[in-house]
Amino acid sequence: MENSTLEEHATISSVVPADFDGDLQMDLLITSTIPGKENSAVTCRIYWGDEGNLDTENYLALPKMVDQPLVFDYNADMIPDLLGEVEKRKRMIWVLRMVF
Ligand SMILES: [Ca+2]
Ligand SMILES: [Ca+2]
Repeated sequence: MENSTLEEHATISSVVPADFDGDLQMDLLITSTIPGKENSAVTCRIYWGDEGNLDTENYLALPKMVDQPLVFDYNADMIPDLLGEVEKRKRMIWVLRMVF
C-alpha cells in the first residue's frame, strides 16, 4: 500500500486482516498514529479486499480513537466487530455486517 493513502507523517501502528463485511474477501484494518505528537489519536480505517487486491480509494474511516481498537465478535454472527474508545471513558462498539 502506498504511504500516500495514510495521513501525512503517519506511522502504521497495527494491521488486522479479517473479513469485516462477510463477502469472503479478506479486508485490512489499519491503524496509524502521528509519532512524536503528544496524545496522538489513533486513525482507524478498514480497506476492503477485492479479488486479492485492496481498494485503497474506498475505505471505511472510523472516528479517531484514544487507543487501539479491539476486534471481537460482539453479536456472534462470525463478522468481526470493533470496540474502541473515542474520547476518554467514552467507548463504542461498531457492529459490522454483511453487505449483501
Ligand atoms: Ca471482506
Ligand atoms: Ca459480529
